Amino acid sequence: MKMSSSRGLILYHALPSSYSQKVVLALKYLNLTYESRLVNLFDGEQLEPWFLDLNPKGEVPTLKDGDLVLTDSADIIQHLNDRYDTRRSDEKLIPNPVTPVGRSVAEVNQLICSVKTFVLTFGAAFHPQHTENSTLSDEESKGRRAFVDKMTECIREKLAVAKPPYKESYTYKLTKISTGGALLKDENVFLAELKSTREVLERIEDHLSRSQGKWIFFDHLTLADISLAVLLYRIKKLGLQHHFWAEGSLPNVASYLDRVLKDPTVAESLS
Ligand SMILES: N[C@@H](CCC(=O)N[C@@H](CS)C(=O)NCC(=O)O)C(=O)O
Repeated sequence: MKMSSSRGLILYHALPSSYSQKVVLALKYLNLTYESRLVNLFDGEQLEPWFLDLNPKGEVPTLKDGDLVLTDSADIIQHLNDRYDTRRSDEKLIPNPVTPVGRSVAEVNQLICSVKTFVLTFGAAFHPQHTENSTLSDEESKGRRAFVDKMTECIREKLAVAKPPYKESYTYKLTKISTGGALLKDENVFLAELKSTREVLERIEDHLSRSQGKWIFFDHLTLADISLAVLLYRIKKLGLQHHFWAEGSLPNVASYLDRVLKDPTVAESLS
C-alpha cells in the first residue's frame, strides 16, 4: 500500500499499553516510519518533567509529527488517517463517517471501545483466580499490582515540591489515581466489567457472523479492527478468554482472533 511519506514522526509509547498498541498497529499498517521512544510506566517515567512538557496528562501514547503533538490514541489515529492514508474514502482506515460504511465502522468501533480494557487488565492482576492460561510475564503482573500504590506515592512526593506547570499535572494525576485506583482493585467492579464485555462480544459475534472478509467489514482493516484485535489479544494474554469464547461459544470471535494473529502486521504490533 502506498502512503504519502511521513517525516519526523516520533511515538512515545509503552509496550504493555493497549492504547499505545492501537497506534503502533495503525502506523505499521499504513507503512509509516516513526521513531519509537519507550516510556516506562511502571517506573513512573510518564511523570518526568520532560514528558509532561509534551503531554501534561502524563499518558502514552503521545505522537509528535513535526511541531504537532497529539496526546490521545483516537486523535492520533484520526490524524494518521487524514494526513497519510491516501486511499479512496471507502478504503481508508477510517472511512468518511457520513457514508453508511463510515457510520457502521464508527458505531462498531465505539461499541468495542466501550470495554474498559484497563479494568480487565488490573482486575486480572489483582484477582488471578479468575484467569486461566495467562501469558503475562511475572514482571508485568507484579508491575500492575504495585502500580496504583507506587504511583500514588511517587506523585505525592513530586507534588510536594512541584512548581507550575507540573503542579497542575501532578494534581490532575493524584485526583485521577485517588478516585480510580480503588476501583481497579475491587473484585466486583472487575466481575461487572467481565459481564459487560461479554455483552459487547456477543454483539460483535453477530457482526462477524455476517462478515464476508478477513476483517470485520472487508478484506482490509479499519479502525474497528484495530480496536478489536488489540482487545481480543489483551483478553487472551490476561487469561480471560474462557469467560468469552471457550467451548465453542462465540466461534466467530475465536476464529477472528486466530486469523488476525496470523497477520504479520498485527503480530508485530502487539506485545
Ligand atoms: N485517552 C488516552 C488514554 C491513554 C492512557 O490511559 N494511557 C495509559 C496507559 S494504557 C497511561 O499512560 N497511564 C499512565 C498514567 O496514567 O500514569 C488515549 O486513548 O490515548
